[in-house]
Amino acid sequence: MSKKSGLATKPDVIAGAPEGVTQTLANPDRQFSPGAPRSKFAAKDFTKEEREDLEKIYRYIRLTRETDDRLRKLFRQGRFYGTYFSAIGMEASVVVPAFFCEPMDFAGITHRELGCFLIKGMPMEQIFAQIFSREVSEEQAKTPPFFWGWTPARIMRHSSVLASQIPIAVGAALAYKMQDSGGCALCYMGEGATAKGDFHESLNFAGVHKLPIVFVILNNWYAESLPINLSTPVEDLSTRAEGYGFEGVRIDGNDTPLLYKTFKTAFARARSGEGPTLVQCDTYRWYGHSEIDPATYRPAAEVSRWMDNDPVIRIERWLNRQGWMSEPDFVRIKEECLKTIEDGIEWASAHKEPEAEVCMTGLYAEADGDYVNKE
Ligand SMILES: Cc1ncc(C[n+]2csc(CCOP(=O)(O)OP(=O)(O)O)c2C)c(N)n1
Ligand SMILES: [Mg+2]
Repeated sequence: MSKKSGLATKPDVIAGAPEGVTQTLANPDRQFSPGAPRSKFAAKDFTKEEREDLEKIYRYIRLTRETDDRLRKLFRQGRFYGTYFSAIGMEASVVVPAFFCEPMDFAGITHRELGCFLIKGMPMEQIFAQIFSREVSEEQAKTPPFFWGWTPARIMRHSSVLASQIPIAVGAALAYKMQDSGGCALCYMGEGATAKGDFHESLNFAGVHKLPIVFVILNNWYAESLPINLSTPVEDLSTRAEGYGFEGVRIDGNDTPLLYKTFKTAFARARSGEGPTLVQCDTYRWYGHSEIDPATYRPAAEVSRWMDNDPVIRIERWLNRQGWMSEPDFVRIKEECLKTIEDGIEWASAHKEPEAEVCMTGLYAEADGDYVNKE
């Protein structure tokens, strides 16, 4: 491979990887580094109500961090089936958009949106009932634990097929528009999913019809082991929006006040009939693609730079700088979160797994009309 072709001339040696593990990268000088660690926003930029919003959001960011951390440990203890996709390091980008959903707004998700379930109101007992495949859960063990949804808050049960949630979320937005209901759809995706046709077709349709939808790209720079520069030739995927006739913006996804302002505007735009917004949130997953991935394809220095850019610590420092909250508040809130989690685990553990026959129930809707089984 020649330099001229833009491809790597020699394999990149990955720091910390077992001997012999190398990776050929299209851009060996890539810099997946975090941006500015300080928010450009301060207390004066927020009203009293917005301050309350930010304090609530902080609680959910902390709750998401602690729940995620507990789930990683439970998986490693063999307490549930399947695998687990941690989003530690990405919490702010997941929680803030969902904060702006009304209770009945549709959310299209993939595999890292634990924070969306929490802020949209799924009780902790139900979270663990689902994870432990209990009969009291909505799924009743019909799906692997982390391929889930939550109907009461209209969080779509996602399939394993990447990007398949995008056209469905666009369909929900079309329904809101046709019904003139004031609803707004939210649709998350990883940066890897944007390379699929579903992404482009869906955004095109949403742009043509000016649908009430907010698209969020959770850019954590990797799709499993594939770095962004090998899945797409542009790093700023928000520029895709221009081709579909609506707004796109790329932001620091670990900056909670900035996320707040950005998504507040995007949801207001959608609800007032001005159409979709595409927001790329630059963030990072601290751990592997799932718990079975040691993630040795990432340089150790890159991982530690992003750990220093922790969204949880950043919002705590920011709230402290504004004089809104301080260390004792953070300690108390963390304790409250841990208690909620332990109570949820205890409640769910006390229930049984369903009988095998349950797996054949609730799979098909009742036929409406006599068109089935006709000659
Ligand atoms: C159509 C399709 N291709 C491949 C996969 C296998 N796969 C599952 S997750 C994943 C990576 C997804 O990357 P990204 O969209 O960036 O999300 P992230 O996991 O980084 O949050 C891949 C390749 C799949 N599930 N579906
Ligand atoms: Mg990714």
